[in-house]
Amino acid sequence: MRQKIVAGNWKMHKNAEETEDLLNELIDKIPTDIEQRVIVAPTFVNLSAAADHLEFTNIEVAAQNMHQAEGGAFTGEISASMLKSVGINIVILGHSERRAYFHETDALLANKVDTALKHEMEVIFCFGEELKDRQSGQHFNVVENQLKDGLFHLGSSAWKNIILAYEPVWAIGTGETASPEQAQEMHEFIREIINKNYGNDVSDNVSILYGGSVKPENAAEIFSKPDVDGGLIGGAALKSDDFTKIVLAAN
Ligand code: G2H
Repeated sequence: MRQKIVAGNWKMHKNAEETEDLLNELIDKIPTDIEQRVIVAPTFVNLSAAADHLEFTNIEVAAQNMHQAEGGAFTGEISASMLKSVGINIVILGHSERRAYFHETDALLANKVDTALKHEMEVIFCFGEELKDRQSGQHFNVVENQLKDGLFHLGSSAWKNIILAYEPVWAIGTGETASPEQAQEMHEFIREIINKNYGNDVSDNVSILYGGSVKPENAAEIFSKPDVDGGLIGGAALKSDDFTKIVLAAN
């Protein structure tokens, strides 16, 4: 079902003590009676403690990545069943930093999505064009291809476990944000191509988050757009006051 969601991607920030401190602040500040879903994604080493800490709260925990194999000789990697074993049921896949610095391709991501879904995890699937794509007018094509290659092999029923996160690469961590109109234009396009491939049931119900320099100052206007169902937040998720304001802006 289509839901308002605000997810914090903590990237490679916060050690164990800092993670606990930030979680405690969020527990204090985020009201328990809100309808929007709130998700935080600390680093792998702090996931188990975070899941325990948040067990009886309305804040959910996600991993920032996952390996596609069930297990084996993959030094430094983490499997879906390992995440599940410590209470993690949501995983972010395809973040532009994974695509750019760790060479994750659409084909690899399709594989990771399949593994996550096989383990009944929810996937926050990230995608978005680079600056050169937007400047050359290719942004719609690029986004359509990322969705086609990463997700359109799925059957309709799989989509209940997919959350989309449109993150234009030129707006990530740069202070540059897509305008609310640019976000809406792309989100509407995304919903349309999903509609073309899967029909109303899937396109009406999938949540499409916007990510890229969302802050307390711009969140409400971006989230007010009809096809924007919340956000994936980086920098501003590391401060409890800012993240709480952004969560509350998604009502
Ligand atoms: C995009 C976003 C979180 P930021 O990467 O996924 O980060 O809000 O810092 O641009």
